[in-house]
Amino acid sequence: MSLPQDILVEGIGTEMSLEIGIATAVDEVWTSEEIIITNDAPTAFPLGTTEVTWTAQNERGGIGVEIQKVTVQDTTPPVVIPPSDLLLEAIGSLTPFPIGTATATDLVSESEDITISNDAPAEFPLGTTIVSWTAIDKEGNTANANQTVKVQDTTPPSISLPKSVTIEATGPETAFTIDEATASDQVTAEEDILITSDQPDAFSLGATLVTWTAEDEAGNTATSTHTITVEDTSPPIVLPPPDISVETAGENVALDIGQAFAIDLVDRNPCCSPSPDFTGPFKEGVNTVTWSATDSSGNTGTATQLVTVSKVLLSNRPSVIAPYWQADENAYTFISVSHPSLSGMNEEIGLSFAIQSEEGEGSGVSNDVAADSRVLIEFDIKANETKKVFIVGNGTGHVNEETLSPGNFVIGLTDTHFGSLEISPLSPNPQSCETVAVNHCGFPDIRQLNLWGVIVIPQTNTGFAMEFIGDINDSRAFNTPNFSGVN
Ligand SMILES: [Ca+2]
Ligand SMILES: [Ca+2]
Ligand SMILES: [Ca+2]
Repeated sequence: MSLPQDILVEGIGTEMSLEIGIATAVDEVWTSEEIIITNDAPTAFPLGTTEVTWTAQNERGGIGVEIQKVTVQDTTPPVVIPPSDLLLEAIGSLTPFPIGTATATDLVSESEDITISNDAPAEFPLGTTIVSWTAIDKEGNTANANQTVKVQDTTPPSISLPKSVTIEATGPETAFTIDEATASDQVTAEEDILITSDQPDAFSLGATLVTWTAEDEAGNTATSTHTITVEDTSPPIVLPPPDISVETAGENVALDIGQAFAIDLVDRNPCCSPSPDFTGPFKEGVNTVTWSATDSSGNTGTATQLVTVSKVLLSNRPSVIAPYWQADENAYTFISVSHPSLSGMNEEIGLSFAIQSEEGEGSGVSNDVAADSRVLIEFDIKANETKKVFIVGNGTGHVNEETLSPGNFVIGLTDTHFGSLEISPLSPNPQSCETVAVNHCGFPDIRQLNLWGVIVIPQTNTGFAMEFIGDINDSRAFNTPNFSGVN
């Protein structure tokens, strides 16, 4: 019997049907047609070596048995299919992630007989990791495939900013140092995050937006802003004009009170023009003028200026000075005073005559009552009335209170005496002052009286007029004892 050759084939399945060939037999007696050849080959060959027994027989029995070896081998590695490549976002310096499961198929081995493994770490670092998957079939044939796992950091850091703050201005620009911002990142260590800001050295009035930037090592940046607000709550300092003090006889006084100015920490100086709450006219007493100035932030500063108005009533003190009188044996002095009853004058005016002797104290005047050797006579004169004053020596017996009454007499001079005469009002204030214009409160009443005087020498029946004693401006002498102010 002649068998087909032994067979060695590569398995392409778990059971393989194969053409194993045909055996032939030759016999000396039987023709080939008379010889029946059979084999026990299975319809499909498993992995491994199968012995196929070929048997040749004729009618009488067997004539031969032989073995053919049919071997199915598996040297083909499986096919391994790794899970998809992964692109992961880092959640830290190491990122755990389920990378999936590879699948493997083999021509021969059942899938449950294929061992699959990989070399993946439990957690993946930043960057690219090649995961090698290995599949081993039942025959120990090995196949590899790679899966790429890439971990990236595209997440910016998280910034923690200082709170927005409001600060008080210290000038047009206010220096202020903001607390540092901090930042954290899932991957980059805190000390490796670059933090910057655009804050200026000093802040202007108002709100300034400060932008902070944090950059991680992967170049991801995060920005965040907060506000620094500079406000001006300080009012300007108002510098008022100097206080004013005036004396006037008027009721309401118009005055130029000057101009205040103001300075401010923040605004350009002078920051703002102060305005007064009152500009007059001012009444008697202490008037308070409040100057106010408002800066650009609406703060108002004030300062006060005092305007003091003192009421000065017109004095009635100006006196009338007669430069000369004379009284002796041969002469006396006569003075006439009349009230013209002019509009506004007091109805009754008190007068004081001071008769000053040139000889001074101890001159012998009978009613010398003053320490400075003046003789004082006081009397009132009513409207439209005329009063007479006589300065008489001892020797003029015919001029006395009896012969020339009524009159005011100064008597008792034995020798020639002379001196000057001062006529003053008894009341300090002329009544008419109140109704007259400011600072010109009319003439004192006494100066509206008609005054006239003469020195009479009876023996010759002559006299000469004293210098007209109503003209105060021409006749005035100083009001001092023993004055000699005669012009
Ligand atoms: Ca295989
Ligand atoms: Ca990051
Ligand atoms: Ca201010």
